[in-house]
Amino acid sequence: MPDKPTTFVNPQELKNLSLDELQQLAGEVRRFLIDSVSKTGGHIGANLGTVELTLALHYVFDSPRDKLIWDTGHQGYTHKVVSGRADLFSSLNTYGGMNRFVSRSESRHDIIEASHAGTSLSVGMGLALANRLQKKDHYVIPIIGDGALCEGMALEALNHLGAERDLKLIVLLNDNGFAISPGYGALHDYLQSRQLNSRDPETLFTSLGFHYIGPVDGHDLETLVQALQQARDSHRVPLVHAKTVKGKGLEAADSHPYRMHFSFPFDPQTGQAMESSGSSSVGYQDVASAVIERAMEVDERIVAITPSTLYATGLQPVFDRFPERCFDPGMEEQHAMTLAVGMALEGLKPVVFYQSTFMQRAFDQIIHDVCFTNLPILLMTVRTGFSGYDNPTHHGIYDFSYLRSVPNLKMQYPKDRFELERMVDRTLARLSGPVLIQMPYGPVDEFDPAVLEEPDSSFEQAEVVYPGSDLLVITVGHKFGPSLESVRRLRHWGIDAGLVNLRYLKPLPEIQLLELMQDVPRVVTVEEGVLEGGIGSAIVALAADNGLAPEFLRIGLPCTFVEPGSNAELSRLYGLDANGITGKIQRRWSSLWKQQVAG
Ligand SMILES: Cc1ncc(C[n+]2csc(CCOP(=O)(O)OP(=O)(O)O)c2C)c(N)n1
Repeated sequence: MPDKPTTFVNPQELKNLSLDELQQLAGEVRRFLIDSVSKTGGHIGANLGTVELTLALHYVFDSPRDKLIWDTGHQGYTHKVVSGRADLFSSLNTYGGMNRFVSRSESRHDIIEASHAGTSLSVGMGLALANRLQKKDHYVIPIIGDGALCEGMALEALNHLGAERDLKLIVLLNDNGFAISPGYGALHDYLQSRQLNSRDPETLFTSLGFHYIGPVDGHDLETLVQALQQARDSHRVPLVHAKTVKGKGLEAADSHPYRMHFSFPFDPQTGQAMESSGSSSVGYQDVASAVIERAMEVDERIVAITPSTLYATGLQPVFDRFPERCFDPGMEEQHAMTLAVGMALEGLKPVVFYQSTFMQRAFDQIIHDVCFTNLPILLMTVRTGFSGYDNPTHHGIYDFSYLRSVPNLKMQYPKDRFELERMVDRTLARLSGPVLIQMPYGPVDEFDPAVLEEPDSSFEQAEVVYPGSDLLVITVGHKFGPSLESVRRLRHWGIDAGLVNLRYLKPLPEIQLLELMQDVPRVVTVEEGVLEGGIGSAIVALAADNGLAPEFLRIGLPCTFVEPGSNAELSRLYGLDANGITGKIQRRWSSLWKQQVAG
């Protein structure tokens, strides 16, 4: 483990340092972060930009009495170091290890959980208003990036905040010009046009009612400390605009397209991700993106939209190839969705591609704008299901439950790359209303290339892999692999287990499912999503509504916030791998095994 910064023990001691000593500490923290995060992986670029800014905050304010609210929370590593968590860094990106974001479970210096962007101003304002009502005199300081500032709710909060006076709240804008990909939009252009030392009083923020302080050099401790001290005594809500450099001090970030916002374990000299990180393997998003690119070659009406998630959606080659038909408006999930509606009204065929968890932000836009108008729009989500070592709120395990009740929306989930290819291709060719195709996180599965040649009449049905008279397993998406293995084991033990790959989640292939369930006494459903409102419950309802009463076993996730972990770790833990699925079936119907032994 790299040496942790020696000068620093706790936030109180930090306040006794001279500015020179603080500067020295900044160097130590930066070296520590590079050493440590290069071994574990993590949000290195984002955090190298906030070293001085964090030290200045802890120097001027009194955390945790004063509340530092880190928007998104991925840039709080220095905050973690100075609040006594340097020892946890070696456990970053391991099961049960240090959170990638700030987390209330880790420290009383972490005021609120985050990981979805744009919440800090609303939470901070709520705290500050509550403090004022309760005559408390501590400060609240939301620290928000220029990317997160474009989020709808951040802009709503700005509107509310600018109208307030005498609130003990200071907005600290951490402006590095990047979201994950380079920033985009009028606000971005405006911020970037403000040069250091500009004395222009007519800033956007002044006219919105803020006391604008800046722009200040976010790596100059003295200036930062002065700006924060000045902000403490303001009648209007102060907004300190700090210019920072993402990846500051890591040469490799200078040539990286995202300034190494996040990296798997990397070589600190070259910035190259280590071989073993597996980051080079083909993901579902890459396959989908290649199909979209091919379709855009022949159909000029297809356009692609992703809100600041190029890194997750694999759309970069499509953006490079068709820049005029590709749109990344920034971190604007709601806008991205309704933007597609406008385009579809004019006859275009939009593909809107999300990291599953962030599409939740656009729930009402899906109902009110996309589905009510029933326009031809292809929605795609990747990281549906478990999503790795991000926060519990990053898992895409609610998609089906919350979208199931939305009229007009069709939903599909392929079992492997070939089925995905066919689904995207086929859906784009005949798109007449909203369709969502879901994909999991991680490298692609490759079961069955023959599906590319499968006749349409059969491809538009669920796939019956094995019929079965003892029980029938109905599986969704990438749960196909472990379900297949489990069914094979059951069959090997003489149990006549069937397997159905559902493919179409909404509407369900009802007639086919009813026929299949009619003659089987036991039905098992397997999904990597919450059971409440999940596929299993949809199939139970279908059977019950049609007078069928097989015994059911629904395998999926409890209604809980699932901890971070790799797909393998979480599948094992929640009984969604082959052992887990087989074990659950065995425990539920042990009589089947007894019959086999007796037979
Ligand atoms: C609602 C939401 N959309 C997308 C993301 C994915 N994401 C995480 S950090 C980030 C960029 C943040 O940019 P900024 O706020 O400027 O902070 P920086 O990393 O540049 O310091 C993005 C797009 C997210 N966490 N939340």
